[in-house]
Amino acid sequence: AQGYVPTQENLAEREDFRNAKLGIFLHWGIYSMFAQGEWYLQNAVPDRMEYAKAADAFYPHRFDARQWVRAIKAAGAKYICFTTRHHDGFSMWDTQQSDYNIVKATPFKRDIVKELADACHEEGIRLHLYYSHIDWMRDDYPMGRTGRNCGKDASKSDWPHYFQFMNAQLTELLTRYGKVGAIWFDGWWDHDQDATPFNWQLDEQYALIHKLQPACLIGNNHHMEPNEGEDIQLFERDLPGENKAGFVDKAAQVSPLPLETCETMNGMWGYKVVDQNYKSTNEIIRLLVNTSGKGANLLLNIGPQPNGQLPALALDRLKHLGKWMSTYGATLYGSQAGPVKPCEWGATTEKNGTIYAHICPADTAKMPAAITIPMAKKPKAVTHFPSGAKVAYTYRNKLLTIDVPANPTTPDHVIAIKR
Ligand code: H57
Repeated sequence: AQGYVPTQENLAEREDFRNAKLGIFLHWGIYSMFAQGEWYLQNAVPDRMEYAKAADAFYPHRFDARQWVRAIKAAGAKYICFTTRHHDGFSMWDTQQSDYNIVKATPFKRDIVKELADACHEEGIRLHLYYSHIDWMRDDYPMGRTGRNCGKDASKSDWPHYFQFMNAQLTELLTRYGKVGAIWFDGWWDHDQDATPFNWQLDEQYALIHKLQPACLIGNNHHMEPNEGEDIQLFERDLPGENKAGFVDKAAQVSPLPLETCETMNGMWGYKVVDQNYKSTNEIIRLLVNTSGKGANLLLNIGPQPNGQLPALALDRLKHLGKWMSTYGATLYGSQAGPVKPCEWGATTEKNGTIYAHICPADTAKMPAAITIPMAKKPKAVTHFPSGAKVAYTYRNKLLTIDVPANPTTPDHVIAIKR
């Protein structure tokens, strides 16, 4: 909407989100059964109707929303973002807009979004809903760069019909499942190379969302300057401002909106049986610290298994991350980017007049002898976190210099600097 003015509750929600720092992304759908990631239909299946038959065998008998939510909360995450419908077009809730959904097309017949929403609300954790703008199943979605090899009939493309379908689905998601923290759109990039710019009619769609739930935050995974009506800015596999993920755009300018970086725990979003290459807990901690050091949240992805369980390695990472967060979360939650942006030795966060220097180089062989931080005034106190032990420093020419001890705490040696 031209002249979108966020409501007070929306602005409050943005701050709540900005303070959250860690969320867990869940990519789960019938693609999980093929165990080759969420792009399996696009990458390998010539006939989408053959792929769709998997729905009739989807029976994740170990699915327990409360177990997921508890494990995620215990990791220190403040929100969950769930794929209600990915590019394969399968809806994980009891939608009336299509029979291609969890209740009508599977023997499982349980509304996954409802169970997850209820568990999130009961456990007091934010719920964000991922919603794909792309659909590789329906003929009315006007194909872009993807979806051309799944057997769709381009002559049946009908944008007004598809747009109406999406808005009817979004209306369900925003009226049936209680408070929705955010809608996370993905797919804009499917039409980023069109000869004439594709009109997604975002203004109208965003206005609908903000009308139904004014506090609901809208994000769109386009890697560009936010469009009018967006409340948060998303970066897939990039820290804000980076562009390594291969999006077609010039910039990825960082806006003043709350920021979020999403990244996978292994290499794939949806469950992929051959990818057991999980990042170590220490690598995840460094990623989280660097994201916080950019003032952004980390949305860390897990691909649940076809039986409904989170993979054991993912549960292991959540558990160890939670242990670390129970102490160090205090230096991240509610913080802003500190004066030194992520660099070779680590990153800084700042909260209530205290700078936290996180010394956590990716390569521990590159541990610096000392770190320097520009400060306008001599600090009031410099201590080790969390012990509170005094740390020696020098302050000269508006530069604070702190020696790194011979045996720094790994993976993150934290110094608290009171301004
Ligand atoms: O849901 C996950 C993640 C959050 N977004 C999806 C993935 O399935 C991937 C989106 N990737 C965006 C992207 C980056 C580079 C270009 C697209 C064919 C057409 C475009 C791409 C490949 Fe590439």
